Amino acid sequence: MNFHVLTLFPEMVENGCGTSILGRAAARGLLSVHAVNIRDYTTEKHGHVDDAPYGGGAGMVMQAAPVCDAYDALCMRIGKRPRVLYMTPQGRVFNQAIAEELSKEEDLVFLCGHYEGIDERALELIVTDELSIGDYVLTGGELPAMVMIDCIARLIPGVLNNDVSAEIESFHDNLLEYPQYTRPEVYKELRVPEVLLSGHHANIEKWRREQSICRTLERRPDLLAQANLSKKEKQYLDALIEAKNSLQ
Ligand code: 9D3
Repeated sequence: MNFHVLTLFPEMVENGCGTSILGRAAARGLLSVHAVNIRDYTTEKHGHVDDAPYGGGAGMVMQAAPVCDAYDALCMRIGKRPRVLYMTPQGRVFNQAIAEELSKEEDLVFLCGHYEGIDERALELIVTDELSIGDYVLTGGELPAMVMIDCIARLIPGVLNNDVSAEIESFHDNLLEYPQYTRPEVYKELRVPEVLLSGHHANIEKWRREQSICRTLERRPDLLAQANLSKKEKQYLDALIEAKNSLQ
C-alpha cells in the first residue's frame, strides 16, 4: 500500500513515518510513505504558496494551484487518481471502521493544511473525504495524517509480526482490554490476582472477560451498546449495573 502526503512540512512526515514498525514495513516493501512538498509546485518567483483571504480576515490561505498541481503530478507519476483525504477539524472523526475501509485501497493521498486553511476550489476539485482525529485544536494536518497512516498500516498483512490478526486483537468485541501482569508475583505489596497463577485456563478466560466488561462499564460505557456478549456475560454486566445503582 502506498501513502502519499501533500504537505508543506515533508520532513515531519518522513521522520514520523520512517521509524519503528512503519519504517520496518517500508524497508520490507509492505508499504511506502511519500511526502510531497506542496512548495515544489509553486510557480511564484518568491516561492509563496499562500495569500491573504478574499473578503479580509486574519491569516493566510493556501492557494489552490500548488495543491492541485502537486496532486496532478502525483497522479501522472502513478497513473491513477487515488482518493484524497483532507485533514480538517471539520471532517468526520476517524475511527477503526474507517481505517479498515481505507486499508482496502492501494494508494491514498493525505492533504495537510496549514495557515487558515486551503482555497475552497482546490478542495472542490480533488478532495474525496474530509477527516478529523477528534475535537481538539492542532497546528496542522501532518500529525492527523501520521495517526491515520499508523492505524491503517498495522492492518496490512505482515506489518505486525505477531500471528494474531490486528483486527481480532484490537477492539476485541468492542470491549476494553483486561489488565496484564508479569513477574514478580508481588511488587510493593501488590499481588498478581490469584486466578492468573492457578493455571486453570477456563477460569482465567472468564476472569479476563469479566475484567474487560467491568472496565468498559467504568471507562467507556458508550462501547457496551455494540459489545458482543454471551448470555452469561450479559447477566454479569446487569449484575454490575445493579450493584452500581444500589450504591446511589
Ligand atoms: C481558521 C483556523 N481555525 C479556526 C478556529 C481552524 C483551524 C483549522 C486548522 C484550527 C486548526 C487547524 C489545524 N488542524 C488541522 O489541520 C487538523 C486537525 C485538528 O486540529 N484537530 C483534529 N483533527 C485535525 S485534522 C486536521
